[in-house]
Amino acid sequence: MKNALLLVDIQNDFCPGGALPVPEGDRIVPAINRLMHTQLFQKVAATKDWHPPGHISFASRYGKEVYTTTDTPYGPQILWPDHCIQGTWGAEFHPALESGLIRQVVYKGIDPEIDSYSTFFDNARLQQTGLHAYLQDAGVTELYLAGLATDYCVLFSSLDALELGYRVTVIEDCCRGVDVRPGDCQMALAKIVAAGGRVTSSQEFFNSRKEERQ
Ligand code: VGL
Ligand code: ZN
Repeated sequence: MKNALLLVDIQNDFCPGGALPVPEGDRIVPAINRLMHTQLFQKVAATKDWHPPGHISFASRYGKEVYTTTDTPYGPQILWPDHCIQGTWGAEFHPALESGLIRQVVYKGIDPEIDSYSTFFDNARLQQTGLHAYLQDAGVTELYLAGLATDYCVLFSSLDALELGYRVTVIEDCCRGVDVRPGDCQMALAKIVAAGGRVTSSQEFFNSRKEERQ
C-alpha cells in the first residue's frame, strides 16, 4: 500500500499577513517540514489555490461585503477577499515550507466562473484537478492531509478522497481553519470521521511509525 502526504494550500495569502489569513496558518509549517523529512511518505503532493483576477469567489467582483454569499449556477458561494491570484506573492507557498521536497503541485480554482475547495474536483463537479490521476498513476491508496483551511479545502478534499476510495487521515496539528462560524473546524473533523476518515496528530504519527520499526 503506497501512501502520500497531501499539503493543501499552504500559501502566503492563507497565513498571517496574507489576504485571507487563517489564524496561526503559518504555525503548521515546522511540523509539516518534519513530516516531509521522515521519508515515510512515498509521495508528497501539494495544492495551490490559483485564481485569475475577478474570480467568482471574490467579494470585490460584486462590490459586496466579504463573507456574505452569492448565488451561482452551482449553488451558493461564500465571497472571500481577493486571494491567491495567479503569479502573485500571495499565491506562493509560505517561504518556510521546504517546497523542494514536494514532488507534484496541483492547481485549483483556475476557472474564473467556478470555485474549487476540493483538491480533486471543482465545486460544480465538472472538472478534475488532475490530483486523482496523479495519485492513481503513482499507485497511492492512502492519503495523509495537512494544510489550510481545515473547514474548507481540507474538509472537501478529505470527503472527496474518501468517496474516491482512499484511506484518509487528517493530521490535526498540521491544519488550521477559518472558523467563519465558531466550531466549523471541529465540525469539519467530525464530518471527516463520520465519512470514514481518521484524525491523528503528527506526534501520534511519528510514535506509531517508531513502534512499527521496533
Ligand atoms: C480556501 C477559501 C477560499 C481554502 C480557498 O484553501 O481552504 N478557502 N479559497
Ligand atoms: Zn480560493
